[in-house]
Amino acid sequence: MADPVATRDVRVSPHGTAVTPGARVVQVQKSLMTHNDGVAAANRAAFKGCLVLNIVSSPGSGKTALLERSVRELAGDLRVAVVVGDLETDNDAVRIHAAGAPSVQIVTGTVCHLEAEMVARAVDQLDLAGLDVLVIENVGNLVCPASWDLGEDLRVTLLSTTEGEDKPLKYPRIFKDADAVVINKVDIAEAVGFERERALDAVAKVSPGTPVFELSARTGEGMDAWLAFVRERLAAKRG
Ligand SMILES: Nc1nc2c(ncn2[C@@H]2O[C@H](COP(=O)(O)OP(=O)(O)OP(=O)(O)O)[C@@H](O)[C@H]2O)c(=O)[nH]1
Ligand SMILES: [Mg+2]
Repeated sequence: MADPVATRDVRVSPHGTAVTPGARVVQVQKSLMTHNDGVAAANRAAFKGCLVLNIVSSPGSGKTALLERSVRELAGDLRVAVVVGDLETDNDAVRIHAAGAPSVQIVTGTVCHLEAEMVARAVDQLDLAGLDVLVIENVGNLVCPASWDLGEDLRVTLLSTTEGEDKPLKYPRIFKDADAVVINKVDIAEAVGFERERALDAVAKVSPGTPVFELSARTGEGMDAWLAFVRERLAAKRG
């Protein structure tokens, strides 16, 4: 099995000395993905009765804000913990902790996504058996996280009203694979000229039938439907 850390540099180097650089890139990437998929399957088995969400979006769309409010609103009856990935700082884990949930920060350095092994190490620090919901906040990025299974039950792609309605068309994979799409910052939609129908059409085009939740993590508008969805999916997982 290739060591993912040792091989990562080969994969990203655009000017390597390999005679057939294209072939090497494919081979190394494939071995990294195979390794990741194995660890993701082990994570999925370990998560058992706990619902696991993987939240992906551009930087600053409001992933942590959504989680802060979700943690506060679910705290009455559900035990929630959060694993957060960022290139640097533990700012988001500190925010989640202040909102009342256990949180573990993964600092990825130069890596633009979370991998299953990083999540496996992070959840070692949590009491998984005592949890109802585990949320993984991925590194802010609409490209890299799309390829990496973490062992989650649901992938949630978040889009904010400030980003442009065409993002689902420009970054289709991360919307296509989503189990739910959240449109955040509806409180400022009018001020930023957000064209709601265009955004909904773009989501429907790349990911037909995927549920869309329009909300504001700041004001709380629309949160009820989102939280009801989380509860429903937890109940469905537990049968
Ligand atoms: N108006 C408004 N601002 C919001 C909302 N949600 C988040 N914000 C603001 O958007 C900024 C980014 O929010 P974060 O929660 O840090 O976003 P993030 O996606 O976690 O960012 P990264 O972790 O850096 O990728 C902050 O200034 C938030 O206060 C919202 O619903 N409405
Ligand atoms: Mg964040």
